[in-house]
Amino acid sequence: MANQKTIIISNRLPVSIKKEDGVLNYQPSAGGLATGLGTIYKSGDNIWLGWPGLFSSSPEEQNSISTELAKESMRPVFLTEEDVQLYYEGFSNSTIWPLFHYFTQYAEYLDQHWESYKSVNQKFCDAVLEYANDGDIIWVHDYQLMLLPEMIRKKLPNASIGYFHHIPFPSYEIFRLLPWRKEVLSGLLGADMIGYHTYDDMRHFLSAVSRIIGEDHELGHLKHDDRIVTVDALPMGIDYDKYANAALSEETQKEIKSFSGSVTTEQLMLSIDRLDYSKGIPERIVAFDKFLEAYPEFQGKVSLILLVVPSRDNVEHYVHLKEELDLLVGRINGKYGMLAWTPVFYFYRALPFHKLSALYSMADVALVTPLRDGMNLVCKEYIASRLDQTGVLILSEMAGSAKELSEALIVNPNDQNSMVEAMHQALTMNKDEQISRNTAMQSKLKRYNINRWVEVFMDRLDYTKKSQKELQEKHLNAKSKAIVLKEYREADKRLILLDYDGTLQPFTAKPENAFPDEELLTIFEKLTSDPKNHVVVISGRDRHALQKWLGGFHTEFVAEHGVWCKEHGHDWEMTDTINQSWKEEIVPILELYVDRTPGSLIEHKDYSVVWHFRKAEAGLGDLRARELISNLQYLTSNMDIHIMEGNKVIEIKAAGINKGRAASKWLNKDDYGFIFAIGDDSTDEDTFKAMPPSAHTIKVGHGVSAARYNIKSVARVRELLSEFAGIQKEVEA
Ligand code: GDG
Repeated sequence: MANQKTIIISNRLPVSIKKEDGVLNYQPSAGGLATGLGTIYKSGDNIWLGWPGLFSSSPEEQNSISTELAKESMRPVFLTEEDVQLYYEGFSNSTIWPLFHYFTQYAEYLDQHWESYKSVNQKFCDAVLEYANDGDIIWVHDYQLMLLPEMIRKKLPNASIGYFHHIPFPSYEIFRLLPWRKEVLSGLLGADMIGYHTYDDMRHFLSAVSRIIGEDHELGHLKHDDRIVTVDALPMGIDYDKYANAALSEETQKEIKSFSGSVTTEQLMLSIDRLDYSKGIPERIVAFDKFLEAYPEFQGKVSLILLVVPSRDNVEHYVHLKEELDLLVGRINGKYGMLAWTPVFYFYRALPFHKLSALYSMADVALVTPLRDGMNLVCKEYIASRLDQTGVLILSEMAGSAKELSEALIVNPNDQNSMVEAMHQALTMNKDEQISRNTAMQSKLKRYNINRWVEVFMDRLDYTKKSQKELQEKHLNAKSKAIVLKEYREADKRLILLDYDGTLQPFTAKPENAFPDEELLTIFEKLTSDPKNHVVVISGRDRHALQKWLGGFHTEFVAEHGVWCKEHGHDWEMTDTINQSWKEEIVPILELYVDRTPGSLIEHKDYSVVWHFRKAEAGLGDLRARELISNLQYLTSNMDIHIMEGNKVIEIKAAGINKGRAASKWLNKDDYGFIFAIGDDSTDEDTFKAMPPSAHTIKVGHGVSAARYNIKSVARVRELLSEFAGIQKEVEA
């Protein structure tokens, strides 16, 4: 097998290529991502693959660009002008960008853009396939390439594919507006590890997957196409040392001197953004206007440096935004300006790095108040540049970074009054407080820097791949199944312990509807009529249902997780004398949860009560279940009861009773040559644990289990039992 390579993929390569007088000029990008991933893509056979940023139609020029970029471990994906117009400016920036930033009114839904998005993602996929082998590590970046993970997965099923989403992932209510929502989710789920900046983005994605694809997660792990997919929140860090060192550097000091010569205002506020409606730039200028009006003593004393980096200025909404900014800046400067004082210094261009660093060093206050931002790195760079720990960061709660930088002055950018008050608080904050806030933020940013972020992402990807492998190994495959069948056939006495719901019969919205169908009855008939078999159904169900549905077969039973047992020729017997007085207190609590959770219901069993929430609204049921468990744990701490979580159910019963305890009774009854136990939820774990090591224990579904094997579904369970009973052909027919 070839050596494992790592391939980084993003829309743009970390390089800027300019053609001057027919000569190509290459300028490597100094962005955070390029720095963080530098150690990866520049080593060994690893590469970074993306669009080089210029249109090139001549094959000679494309060859020369490819050769030049190969020296820097980069591989170009050449796009046409039409591709960029439809896929990049179209679908990426006129559909996904506004929608995911909650600007639904700007989102366009054009088939032509979608078609181009698919075909360019395919172009990227083809380019990846030229270099990648199955088993390589592939890390896809951002919203322009959301279909790529699935496209690659189809060709390289064993590749380790990671995806990181740099912009927000909106709530389901917004995401569902997208006509191609299902395709986008399925594209992303081709990855093994999907990273978001914040927990909110992560949970929005998981909720969209649950509602649109119908797959639920367990602690951030989904099962998709037989693979575990990890979804996690990993806030991106910055190259901390780069900003801290730059602040000290001679070049920056020179720039500071030159700026200080021309700006004589006592205090400076700084605002740096790309031109974008998501950044809240007009709102910020208006708030500054209101601040000067509310606190006139600051007129002549504080200036706002407004740096706006040109972007997408051929798109209509951006042209209007630019006009609005020009107007607002003109208005505020005209309203307050004096010969000796300019309220707003406005730059509409990108500045070289050391000028940026000088601005970070000089600004008393950084105003980072986007209306919506995936993370926002400017605020982190500002904090890293403050060598003496002074300075105040005003940060929008709508930026992902607000989750980490809680010591900043956090504002709602739509609340003009709170913005005005935050400006006042910032400009009057004493140095000690500034230092104490910034020290805390610096220590977080220093530790969780861009390199650590890359390390953690790769580690999570690796972990996911290992879990998949473990699950694969535990999966009941043809080989392990053959062993189970062989031992079954060779044994004269067999103990077969079967859970019912989720194992023999799929779940239904109403528990009483899960009665056995023809196929299951046939399996039971054959299995129980073999005199070598001793079949015991071990279920959480009440004894009446089990008796009614399966009582006609030569079967024994454990009902209500072990409260009741029934042996051949005997009546139902209770395992122990069970105290029931606790029910009077528990049932009213459950009734309250039924009232608060439409669709949920209570099932009364002889010695337990169950709260079912399968039919409750997705998400709400799980939320209420967590709340109910914690309430019950608190209220019942002095009661001798046991709270069990099953599949969309919470069951409360007397302590000391469980399926394992009941199952072990049967183990001692005879000398079995073959012991088999199968079940799907946490209550079956007790059965698995009670079995001897030689037993064949099987968990239905994925997930951690004490069982020896995992099996995919009820359908597979029935196939296996049919083979036991020698009726496979009949079942399949
Ligand atoms: C996406 C997400 C997320 C800005 N002006 C100049 C300049 N900059 C540099 C800053 C900073 C970067 O541009 C902008 O940072 P963002 O955080 O906005 O990053 P984007 O890549 O635009 O956006 C965002 C990010 O991805 C990372 O996941 O934070 O939410 O939208 O590094 O320093 N650099 C120079 N001159 C300028 O005038 N040299």
